[in-house]
Formats: sequence, structure tokens, C-alpha cells
Amino acid sequence: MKRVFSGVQPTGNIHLGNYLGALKQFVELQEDYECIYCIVDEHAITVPKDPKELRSSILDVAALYLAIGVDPEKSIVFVQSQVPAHAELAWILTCNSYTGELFRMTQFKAKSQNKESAPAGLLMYPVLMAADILLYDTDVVPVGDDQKQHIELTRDLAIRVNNTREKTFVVPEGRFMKAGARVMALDDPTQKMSKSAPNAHSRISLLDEPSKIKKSIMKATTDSEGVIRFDPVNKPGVSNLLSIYSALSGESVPALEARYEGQGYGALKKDLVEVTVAAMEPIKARFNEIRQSDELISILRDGAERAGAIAEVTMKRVRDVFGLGL
Ligand code: AQP
Repeated sequence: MKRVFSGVQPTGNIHLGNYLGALKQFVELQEDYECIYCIVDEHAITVPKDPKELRSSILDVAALYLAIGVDPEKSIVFVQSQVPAHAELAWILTCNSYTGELFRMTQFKAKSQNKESAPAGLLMYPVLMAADILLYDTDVVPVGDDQKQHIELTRDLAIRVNNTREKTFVVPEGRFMKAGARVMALDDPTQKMSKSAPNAHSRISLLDEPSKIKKSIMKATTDSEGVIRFDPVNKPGVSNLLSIYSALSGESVPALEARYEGQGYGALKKDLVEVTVAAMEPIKARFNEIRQSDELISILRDGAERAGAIAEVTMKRVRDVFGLGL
């Protein structure tokens, strides 16, 4: 069976972009692949975090994984820092990375804003992500398309080590959704929907109340043309709403365009509120149940043990290839 690996940072509420770009794939893939899903807490500390909030967010993301349908009987679910091999492999890969390729990463440029005081962890983030993936001999990585450049770097690092040493790593492929690979911010559809954007109405979090969902969608930026047409270049706001609608309902974008022909943006937004609330409510109900249960911690402990055993096999091979230890 081929192997899948992916992770989400425990930073704030998981939003519709994370769900439609990545998490929805987690559930689909677990039928046909051996899946490993991680809560990447070491990535979260690339910027300062309150320790209590971080611990709580780790459990929130774990509970959300299960609430959307990740089944711990089928998939391994664990917390990154519980498997120390992630940090060990990240260092080895750091020694095989070039500073130039890391400074070129668009996410680093956006988050560091060229400041000399930008945390070095932001620069090394993609190397840690490469370690996460390569540690498990991963074949497929389901992610949103903002991660394309990081997946390319992971592949480059794997190929570089395989070519200069001996074949050590499986070279993974990214997997991106057709609808939902890049969900845009509701208030500014030229930017991706993000957890860290200051305006809460820029995103819909999976745990938002229906009234908040309604407000965010009804306020969403559109344009003055008044025609419901998918055209991401000229009509990014309307196109984003159509993409979200299609990804949540399964109805194709052309079918939606035909259904809303001659109608105003208000009608589309009103129906999208209903579709979104209907999709989020069962997730929220399951989340509330799972988050309270003691079982969550034991699922994560068991997951870390299973992940750690796989990681150790890879690390033994990697240490031998690099001549580390005795
Ligand atoms: N807007 C998006 N559309 C589609 N997919 C997205 N992802 C993130 N934003 C979108 C995908 O969600 C997964 C988990 O992301 P993450 O939490 O590890 O990191 P991120 O990409 O940094 O998420 P955010 O929300 O944008 O956080 P901040 O604001 O802190 O930077 C990944 O697969 C990602 O592609």
C-alpha cells in the first residue's frame, strides 16, 4: 500500500481553506492508502506562541481531524514533537540545503518581510516540512496549493541526497484538490484565506457559529458587475464563492453558473450560507464530543508510538548513509 503523510499547524481555528485544500483529502485517501496525519506543533513555534494556548490548539486540531472523519483505526494520528526523529532529520536535511533556495521560498519572503530580525525558524520551516514527509517514505502529500513550492523543495532534497549518497529517500508527489486547492480570503479575494489574517470575517473557521458564517459570507467582497460568472482574474470574489460552493456541495461550477443565471449576488451568498452551515454543523457537533473525551490523548499516544516505529527504520538508514553515530 502506498503511503500518505500530511500535517496541519495547531495555530488558531482551522478554516475552510485548510479543510477544502487539505483535510477533506485526508478522509478520502484513508480508504486506499496507509495514511499518517500529524499535528505539526514544531512548525507552530516558528513564531512565538503561548504554551497553554499551543497545548490546547494541539488537542483542538487532533479532535478536528477525527471530527471530519479521520479514523484512528485506519490512519495514524499523532503530534510531531512526540517523535523526536522529525527534528533530527530536519538537521541532516539542513546540512544538505542551500541558503539561496531557502531565501527564495515565497512563504518565507511573505512572513519575514525582509526583516533581519525574522525568526530563523521561518527560514528553516520548509526543511522541517521535508523531514516530516521524507521520514515516512511518503508517496503522496495532500496539501493546498500554497504548499507547492515546499513540496518541490522536499523532492529536490530527496533527489539530491539520493544522487550524492545512495538511494535513501522516497521522492514524494503533492496532491491538490481540483476545487478548493486555494480558497481565497472573503474580504480580499486576491489573498489566500489564512488563520493569521487580522479580520475574522476574512475566513470561516470550522467551529464558527452559524451567525458568524452568515455575516462573513454576506459581507464577502464581490464586484459591481452583478453577473454570477467564474472568472478568477476579473471576478476573484464571485469566483471564490463559486469554488467554495462547488467544493462543499459537489455541484460543478458550470452547473452553479447555469442555476444562478440572471440572479444577483445576494441569492448566491444566501444559499452558500446554508450549504456552509449544513457542512460545518455535524463537524462541530462531533468535535465537541471528541474534544471532551479522554480517548483523544490515548489515540495520540498510540499514534506517536506507531509513527515513531516507522520513523526509526528510516533514521537507521539515514544515519548509516551519513555515517552518524556508532
Ligand atoms: N487558503 C487555503 N486554501 C487551500 N488550502 C489551504 N491551506 C492553508 N490555507 C489554504 C492548506 O491547509 C493545510 C494546513 O495549513 P497549515 O496550518 O499547516 O499552514 P498554513 O498554510 O500556513 O495555513 P494558514 O491558515 O495560512 O496559516 P497562517 O495564517 O498561520 O499562515 C496545508 O496543506 C495548506 O496548504
